[in-house]
Amino acid sequence: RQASGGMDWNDYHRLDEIYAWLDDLAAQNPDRVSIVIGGSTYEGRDIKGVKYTAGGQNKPIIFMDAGIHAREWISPAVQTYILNQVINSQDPSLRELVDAFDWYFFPVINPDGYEYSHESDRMWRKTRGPGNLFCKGTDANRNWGFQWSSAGASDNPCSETYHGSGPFSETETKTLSDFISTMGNDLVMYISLHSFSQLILFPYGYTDEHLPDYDNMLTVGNRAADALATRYGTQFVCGNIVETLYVASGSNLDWVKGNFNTPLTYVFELRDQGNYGFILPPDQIIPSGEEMVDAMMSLLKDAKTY
Ligand code: ING
Ligand code: ZN
Repeated sequence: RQASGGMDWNDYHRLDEIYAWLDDLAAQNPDRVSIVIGGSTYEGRDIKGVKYTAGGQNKPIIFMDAGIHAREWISPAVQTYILNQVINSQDPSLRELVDAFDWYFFPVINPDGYEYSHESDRMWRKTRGPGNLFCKGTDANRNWGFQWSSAGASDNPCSETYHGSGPFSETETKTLSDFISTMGNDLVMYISLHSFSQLILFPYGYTDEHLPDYDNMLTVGNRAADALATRYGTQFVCGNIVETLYVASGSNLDWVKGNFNTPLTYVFELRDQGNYGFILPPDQIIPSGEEMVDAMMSLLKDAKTY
């Protein structure tokens, strides 16, 4: 069911399967899909993604990442679900909204950690960078060079939220941030997928101060939550990172917002609310993907107004 060129959404997949499917998409849709290497990792893997464009000049860009945290397996799975719809859906209203933008998809931006969570430690979160004698890995969502280490991050390499030895000390964040910088001012929307808790979060994470566009970010986010709930009744709560979840500095979302003032920047904390947590059963991938596409359609309508 819902298979596309070797990919399916009935189970979680290893990195090589995901990357092979991206290659297939590009091979099958050479006019619209191209492979992009957004960066590399400590262990030498590529951070592989695709660019999607229906053609035309100077379209605003939507950038989606997933898999910054290794154990949050639903995040890459939902992103590939969305990507498949973006490329293969025949729904005319979806096509019209989707094709108004150029898109970048990076389903696994912490590939070393993702593979480690499959092979050795299902609950691994961080990268596989050196750390210290006792503990490996940096929290790739505390290592970005905006308000780095200011709050809600640890200087202890054994912590799950270790911020690294300096801003962009990690290969993954350094290389990917360089790539994002090449298009930063053309971004209209940046979406990062995590799990779990069913939240729609927006900057900042380092301070509880409201940004000038706080009201708009909340309105647009709540509209997306309403759209998401229509299909299965799944409830997502929207708010800024600090007031809705906790203080956290050095995230990619804060860095994108702080550097480029991107109009729409959201983290989705996907299913569930803690019953299964990170170990979400694979039969929830397709419903999660479906409701997330509904949320994206709502976001695209708003993104079109910029
Ligand atoms: N949550 C995110 C984390 O990195 C977050 C929450 C999002 C913090 C955006 C800062 C910015 O802690 C999970 N589940 O990882
Ligand atoms: Zn996460």
